[in-house]
Amino acid sequence: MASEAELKAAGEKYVPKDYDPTLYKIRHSLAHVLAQAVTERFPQAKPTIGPPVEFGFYYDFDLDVSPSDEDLGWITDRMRKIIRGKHAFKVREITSVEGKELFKEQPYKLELIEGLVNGQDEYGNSAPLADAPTLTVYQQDTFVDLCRGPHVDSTAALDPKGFKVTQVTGSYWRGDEKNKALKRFHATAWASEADLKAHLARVEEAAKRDHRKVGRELELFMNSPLLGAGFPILLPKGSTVRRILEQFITDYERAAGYQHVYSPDLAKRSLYEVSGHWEHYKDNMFPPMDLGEEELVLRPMNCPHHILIYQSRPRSYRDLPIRIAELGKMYRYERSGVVGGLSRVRCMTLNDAHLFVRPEQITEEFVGVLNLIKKAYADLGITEYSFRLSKRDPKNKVKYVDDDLMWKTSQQKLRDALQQAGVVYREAEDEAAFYGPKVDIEVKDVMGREETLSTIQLDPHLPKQFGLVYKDSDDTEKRPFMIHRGVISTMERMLAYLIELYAGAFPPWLAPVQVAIVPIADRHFDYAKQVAAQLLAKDFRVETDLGDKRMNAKIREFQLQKVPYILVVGDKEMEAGAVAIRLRTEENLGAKPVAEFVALLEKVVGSRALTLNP
Ligand code: TSB
Ligand code: ZN
Repeated sequence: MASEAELKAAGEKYVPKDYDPTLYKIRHSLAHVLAQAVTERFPQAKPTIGPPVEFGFYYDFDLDVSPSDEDLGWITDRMRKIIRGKHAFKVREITSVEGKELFKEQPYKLELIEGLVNGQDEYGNSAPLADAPTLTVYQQDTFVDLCRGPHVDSTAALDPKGFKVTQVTGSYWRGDEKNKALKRFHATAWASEADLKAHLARVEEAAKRDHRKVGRELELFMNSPLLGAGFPILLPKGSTVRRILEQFITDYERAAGYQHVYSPDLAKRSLYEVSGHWEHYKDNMFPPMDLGEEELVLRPMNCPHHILIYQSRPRSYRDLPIRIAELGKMYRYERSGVVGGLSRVRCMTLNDAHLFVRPEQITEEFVGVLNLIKKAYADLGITEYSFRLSKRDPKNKVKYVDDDLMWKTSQQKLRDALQQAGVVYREAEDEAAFYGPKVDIEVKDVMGREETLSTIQLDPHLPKQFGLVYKDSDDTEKRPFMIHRGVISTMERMLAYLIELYAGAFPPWLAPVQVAIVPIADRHFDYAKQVAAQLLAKDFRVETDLGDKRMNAKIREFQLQKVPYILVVGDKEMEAGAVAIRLRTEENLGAKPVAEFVALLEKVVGSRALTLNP
């Protein structure tokens, strides 16, 4: 029999690899404390499982009543009291016979024991067992739970004010709706009250900035059950932002020697068989359309089309690098549970390009892309991002091309390029493309969740699949490398990110409406229209409110719509050829001649300033 210390140490291996072990133990221990309080409040409640999750934990009970706010208050108070009792978390090993006796009143625990003995984990999935399973129980105060740990040593390590029971929702035993319906108690839990408060503040801020909410309020995009999940429609205002972004990035690309193309979204399945997508990426593709004599697929990536362009004529070493760019539409079969809003969709337009390069050009081109990304981010006001070298999972021979040497060399090439560029980065396994390693640029949302925006990928594989060559200076045929890259990411994901970054208050160069004009009374309508025409002639995006609402209501509405500049015009302004300038921040710049306002706007928009009155 193992000692208590050995049993506790053995529990440590159950902390998931991306989880802070201290927080994991705190949350796991609080789950037991909650279960004690719940079963005291509701003696009929049958505990099932209660794991730590992102930001906290839950615990599922078979319980015939719906807990009221009063119940949750009682449970919270009771948990605090248990914590203050400084009870040790004691572990001991039991046999399955003992377990069945100990939990004879608890049908779910009995089922768990049964499963463990037969090589299943607590979710009912088969988990290969090295040897006979060690069953352990943890006890604090009067409460005993079947558990593999790990836990804090004592409730003294828990902050009685560091958690919050947030809600109770419905769930099912083993997540299967054919099984018994359960009550899931959710809680967020932290090391201290200060950490909890900071988290709750982040939750509130995230809700305010949520791009789905802001997108609705500002009429940027819409969804419809008739369209299905993952197929949002950009409304006129969202489309304006996208058009500006597209112009912005394609201008930079043309200056950097990219050539832009258009290619179709559908192709024969055989194109993707040659490329290897069919073998390695089929799970992310929509099923083919069967036309009898041929099958067509919606493209999940644009690379094969650009490869055909490369192949459309002989290439010499002098032609390289060739940089083919496209705002390419692609379709991915994302699982319906993960699509939502704009950040993960099923039909997307990627700011894509494929660079065909000689081996000795890889680093220079890589650095060129990196600089383009940095420049674009600076203009967009994206200041916090990190670099990830995304490698394959060497054990997975299905998801990734099976060629050890290829992976080793190309991963090293990316490391060298990153180092030459002086970039700080981390490495992560099982994040590569099937054809090669990537450098992904990651941003975080308010909740600290990471997401990939830009990507630079080194690919020796697709050139081989298509037999790409160029004639070298010594007249021999050589194989080019491909660099796949997206700077803006997909237009959808970038829009989602920018909406949240700015909480809808875009910098003027990106704002769908840059200027709003509010005439004070009917007699100022003509002057308002005249000012609007002047601004339109300068290519600014203007909206004039000729409705019959009061001036203050109109101003308020434009501020809510996050229009950067609101121009109020009345008698005085009309006489002087002026406008009274208000900002969406409620700051007042006073009356200025129209020409002066135009100059301000030209400066702000032309320089892509991030403030309204620099
Ligand atoms: C860069 N063939 C390459 C291309 O040449 C490619 O498609 N790479 S990718 O698969 O990594 O996708 C590029 C970028 O698209 C990702 O970095 C991510 O920012 C974005 N993206 C991927 N899937 C989705 C999705 N479902 N919804 C929105 N954006 C997505
Ligand atoms: Zn590609």
